[in-house]
Amino acid sequence: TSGLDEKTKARIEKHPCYSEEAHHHYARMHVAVAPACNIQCNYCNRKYDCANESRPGVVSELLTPEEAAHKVLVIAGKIPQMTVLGIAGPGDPLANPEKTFRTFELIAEKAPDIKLCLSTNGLMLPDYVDRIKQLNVDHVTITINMVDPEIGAKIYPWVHYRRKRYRGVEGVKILHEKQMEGLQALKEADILCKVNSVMIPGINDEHLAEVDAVIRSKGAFLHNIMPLISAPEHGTHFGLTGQRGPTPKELKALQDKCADSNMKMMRHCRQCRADAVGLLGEDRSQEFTKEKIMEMTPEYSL
Ligand code: CLF
Ligand code: SF4
Repeated sequence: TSGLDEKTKARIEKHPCYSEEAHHHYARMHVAVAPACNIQCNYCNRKYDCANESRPGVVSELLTPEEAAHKVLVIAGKIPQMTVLGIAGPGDPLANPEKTFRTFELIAEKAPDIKLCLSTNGLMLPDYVDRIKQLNVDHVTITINMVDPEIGAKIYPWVHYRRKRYRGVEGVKILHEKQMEGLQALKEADILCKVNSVMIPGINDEHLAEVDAVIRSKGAFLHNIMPLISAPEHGTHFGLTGQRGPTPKELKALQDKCADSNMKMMRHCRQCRADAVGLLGEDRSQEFTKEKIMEMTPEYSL
């Protein structure tokens, strides 16, 4: 965590994704309350979790905000290292603002010591930064795969914005503008921002160093470059066209290229499910299925 000021260090010290050291000791959980999405990524199949954060091909059980809050209290009572609650799908949390914010409100009320985290494609971010700040959400992730809409048009076939669908470059330009505005607004609101990028060989691999420079200049403090996972059986556009993911060597080379700066490069991401529970790399979601948690009584107390 060199290059970070003391204040930022203190803020990330218990966040398993934001701090490399913390991920050995602190756990996160996700609640899958956000089914809808407002864009189409060619690496996503909507039947499964949002691939912006997650491993594609995984189906999470949807919860209502009330069920989600119950789940958080049950798990916080059972896993003392639980410090962060994230909403990361299965669609885009900000395409489901009522569900997402209701969940945060309930948790802030009942478990105010749990940090709140949100992951988004960024399209609606400028609209909601005030609300995010108000709810005391301290960490936001934006998935940014390009800063050039021509490249973006190979990743996003359409964008649905304010009741209208925009195809091709026209849509990607809106997405790009909103991502940049969102980054800026987070910085002004003093909300910590991490950027995720999906590395797609032949499409944005050469371009991600530029993305890295742009997001850094706009105040993101951590960059997480994740490999495209595109198995044909996941039924994503890229899977069907035979688009390959990077090899571990290619991924590492790009991460190394972007790492020679003050901004941290995240290398311990596990591409979690939208209902993940536990330390990164330890998936306990099956211990806490909807059926099981609804039978448990929360033992959490402050
Ligand atoms: Fe969840 Fe994401 Fe918050 Fe972490 S995951 S919403 S920032 S609490 Fe973490 Fe999982 Fe990688 Fe995401 S390891 S997929 S970076
Ligand atoms: Fe899928 Fe997430 Fe992209 Fe929406 S933002 S299309 S849910 S990967």
